[in-house]
Amino acid sequence: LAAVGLGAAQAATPPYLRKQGSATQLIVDDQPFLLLGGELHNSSASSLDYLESLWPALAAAEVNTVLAPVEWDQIEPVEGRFDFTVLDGMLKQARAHNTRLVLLWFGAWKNSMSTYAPAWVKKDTQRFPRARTRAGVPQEILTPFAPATLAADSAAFRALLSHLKQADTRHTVLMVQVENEIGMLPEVRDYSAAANAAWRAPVPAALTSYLAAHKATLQPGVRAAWEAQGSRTGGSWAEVFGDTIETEEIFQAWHYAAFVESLTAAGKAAYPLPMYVNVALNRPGKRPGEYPSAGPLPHLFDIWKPGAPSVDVIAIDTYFPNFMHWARQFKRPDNPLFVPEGDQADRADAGADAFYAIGEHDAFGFSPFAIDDVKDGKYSLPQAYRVLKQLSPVINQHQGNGRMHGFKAPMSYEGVVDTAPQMVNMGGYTLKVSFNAPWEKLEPSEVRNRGGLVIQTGDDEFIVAGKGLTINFTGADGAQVGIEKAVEGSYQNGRWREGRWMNGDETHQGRHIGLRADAYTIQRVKLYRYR
Ligand code: N0T
Repeated sequence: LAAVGLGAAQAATPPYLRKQGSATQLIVDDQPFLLLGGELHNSSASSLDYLESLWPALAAAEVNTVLAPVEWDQIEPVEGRFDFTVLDGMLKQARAHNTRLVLLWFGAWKNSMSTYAPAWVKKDTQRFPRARTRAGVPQEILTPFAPATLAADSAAFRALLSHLKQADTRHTVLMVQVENEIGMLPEVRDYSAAANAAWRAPVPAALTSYLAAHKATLQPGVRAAWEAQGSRTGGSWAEVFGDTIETEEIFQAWHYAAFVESLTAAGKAAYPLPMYVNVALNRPGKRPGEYPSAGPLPHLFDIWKPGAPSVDVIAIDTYFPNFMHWARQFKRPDNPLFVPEGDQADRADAGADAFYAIGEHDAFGFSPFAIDDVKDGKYSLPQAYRVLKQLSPVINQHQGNGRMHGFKAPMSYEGVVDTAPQMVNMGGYTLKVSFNAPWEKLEPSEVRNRGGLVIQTGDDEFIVAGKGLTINFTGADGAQVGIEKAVEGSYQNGRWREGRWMNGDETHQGRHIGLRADAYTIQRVKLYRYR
């Protein structure tokens, strides 16, 4: 009987991903979970004493989840002998601080390189051969064309997941990232002997049949290359896609994906947590080989999706000013938006990016890099997280139903901010969302820090949250619209608590809804129509 009771207490299923409308939610202990996180610096979780010192800062950062590496060299110093001391300590610390974890598997590759492989792998280049440049120079990069390397990485990954399955019945760990920002440098592909043989071998039918089945939605580059060769279903890589450097990237991407697929499947067989890969974006104007090539970049989604079907999410690491331009490309019917890394942690527009990603693209999580550096709650990110946490039950309820939108002023790669108001239709209303009040003259650098989201909760009811937005409502049918009531307030344990009734100057005498520019706030708004 005691055993039955214990079983019941731990009966919730492990975390998993579930569709809701056009969104994908992360389900934790049977409830949707909005992941408001941050990723640690690479070496922060390798020492339990060091990690322990970070928790006050992590609490001030308001994260509900921490993304932390697990190093292959640390868990398997001797082949087949595993040491999970650091991982177990990390689980214990996270639980003591009421925080969830996402584990990053730094296995065969971490940012192109293979520096996290154990010494017994690194030193045995016979058994674990290296990738080579075109000139034949071996790199500190394991080749993905070695079955022994895949077997060794998979054995370690499987051991990690098996350990978690028994050590984490409380579901502290929500997801696992498979490797880190895979991508080939300094050349577009591996030119080892095995790689060169694979280059001459036929393109797998799994790829060409995927291309044939997804003709209408293929990314332009892959589609053009494939069609230019006559949409062939068989032949070498050069025959199917053309003998170009772009094809070499496609080839390398397929083989990375195939490796990751086997690795992911091995881990999931032990313990089926959601798994994702993350990607370093490419700078405009750079050619394959000049950026970490062949990773799961948007122009290679059509290679990675069929190549690694066990991977649940291709996640975006965002270090460029044009975050919105990229985020849009990662939200697809076959891919939810998740941001496991970015340079936002200590930036003044971090909160606005979080509101935009969650509000506009139903992101189930947002988690900038270097969260250790957010040392107190005055940063933009914790301020936004405090409000997003209050709103998360409402957000979770509306994800994927088309009644939620996010707003931020887009920025170009060069950093030019588009300050123009944005128009959107919601229910019977047209919203004009501006990043300044009519009387405000702002520098673009200030405009970029503003942002928020709007949820339509009833025919004439909206929740408006964020910072510095001005919203004019008109009837989509041309009707006049008035504000019946607008109230600032907060959610405490899911219950709405009214604060100021917003009227007079605060609504520009009934003309608009205005969110304060000096803090993230929530307003509940009731409208009416008149003729
Ligand atoms: C990231 C991080 C960490 C201004 C870099 C970002 C993390 C890795 N790589 O600190 O190493 O583990 O995934 C690469 C993006 C560089 C673009 C810089 C543009």
